[in-house]
Amino acid sequence: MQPCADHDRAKGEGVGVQEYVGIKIQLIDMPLTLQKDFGDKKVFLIAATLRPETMFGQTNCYVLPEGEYGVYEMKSGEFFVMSERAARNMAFQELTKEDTKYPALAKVTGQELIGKRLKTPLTSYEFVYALPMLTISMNKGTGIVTSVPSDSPDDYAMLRDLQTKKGLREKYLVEEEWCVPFEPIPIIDIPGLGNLAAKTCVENLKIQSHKDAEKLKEAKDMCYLEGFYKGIMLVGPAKGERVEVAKPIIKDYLMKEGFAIPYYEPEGEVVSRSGDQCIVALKF
Ligand code: ANZ
Repeated sequence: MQPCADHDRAKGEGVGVQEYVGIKIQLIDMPLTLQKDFGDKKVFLIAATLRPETMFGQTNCYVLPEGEYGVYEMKSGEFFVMSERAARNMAFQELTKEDTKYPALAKVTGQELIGKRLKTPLTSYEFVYALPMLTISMNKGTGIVTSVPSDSPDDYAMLRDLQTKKGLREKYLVEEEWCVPFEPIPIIDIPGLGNLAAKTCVENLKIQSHKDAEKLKEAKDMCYLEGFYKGIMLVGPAKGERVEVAKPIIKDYLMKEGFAIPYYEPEGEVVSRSGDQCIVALKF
């Protein structure tokens, strides 16, 4: 593995590093294909988030039905489920069992994970379900997205579609009880947008479905910007603080408690002159 300076890149000049918080979401029910080898092991779906302060509002976790995920053994002795691309980055961040190596011990599709019960940190739901999201990119984060419909318009639109559209549920074998009872939780108050900002924005912009990409982008920009500077936390150890202040506090809390890991990847695609896909490696 060679370092790839800016001028050595065939693609991705000027692309920097994105830092995510990888939330450890434990599988309570094991998919059939993993039962034999991992039935008695600690197996986590790893969701990459930029919004650790919103983890109090998780109602479910999204996977891409046709996405292919691997199971990887980590230094901690735990097993992580994520995209191969994320495992490759983590292998160079001293996270996998053996540095620079990332053999997948098993493979599982998103569809096989749907309907499995999950235990995820900070939310008030005792457990949540893995549900389908059709707009997940396998080339970003871990390919697994934790869902906060109170503050993420994408998550709200997808959850609402699953709750209300029987045909959509049937297509991805989703039961009503996995999504209907999981209402968004108020966790941040944003002046002008209220305590369920994503719902407010989706309704104000008359967004009809999770496929309404253009309007969802507008809603997302509004929620993020207003939320970051003006949002006030309603719950948790940083209750009463602005989101901007709460974010690092909650992030540190999640890491310290062992609920999350730091994860880095290139902000966009970087290809070296030799044609290799570049990763982010820890260097001391
Ligand atoms: C929880 C959360 C709560 C999020 C919230 C957002 C708002 P941008 O700015 O687009 O990079 N995400 C992560 N990986 C993804 C993937 N592979 N495909 C689609 N979405 C993905 O946003 C980063 C956010 O996009 C992440 O933060 C994650 O959702 C989602 F109120 O986590 B977030």
